[in-house]
Amino acid sequence: MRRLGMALMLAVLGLARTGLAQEVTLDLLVGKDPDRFLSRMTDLIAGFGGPQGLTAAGIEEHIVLERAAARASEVRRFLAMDLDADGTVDRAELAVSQRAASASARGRLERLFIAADADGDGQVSPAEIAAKGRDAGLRALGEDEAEALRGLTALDRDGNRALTPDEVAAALVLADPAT
Ligand SMILES: [Ca+2]
Ligand SMILES: [Ca+2]
Repeated sequence: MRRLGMALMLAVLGLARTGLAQEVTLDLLVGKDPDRFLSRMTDLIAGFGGPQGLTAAGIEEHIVLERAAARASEVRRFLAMDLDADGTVDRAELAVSQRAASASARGRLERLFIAADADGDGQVSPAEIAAKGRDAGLRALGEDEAEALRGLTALDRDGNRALTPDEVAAALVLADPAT
């Protein structure tokens, strides 16, 4: 009898924890615009979901692809200035790019260069370019957002570990009965 009571209590605690996880997840991702969230989820499920819906693996793919895209466009800005293709951008190379750029772009290039030159030796090394790329990836999709996206699997209602648009919509209604 005592054992049964314990098991029931754990089950209730488990439910309470799931509820909390859903709340946190939805708050961060939905923000003030549930429609936008639903569109994003529809895209996400269509783009990365399998036949059953969106799984944890699909969410992970989305996260790394978003970050890689942002990383690639940031790194590209430096590669475009690396005129001798040695992997490093030096001041002379920066100057050539600045001469070819518009007046306002010259200032932006200067700031880009200074921000990337972490050790201040007057050149942007491959490691410094890579670090800027990583930063850009995390800016595009931060750890908080990644965790919230991973938490979406908690919205799975039929227990097949895959999320469908219906399950997301149902979770939104539960989270805010007014909508
Ligand atoms: Ca170079
Ligand atoms: Ca440097």
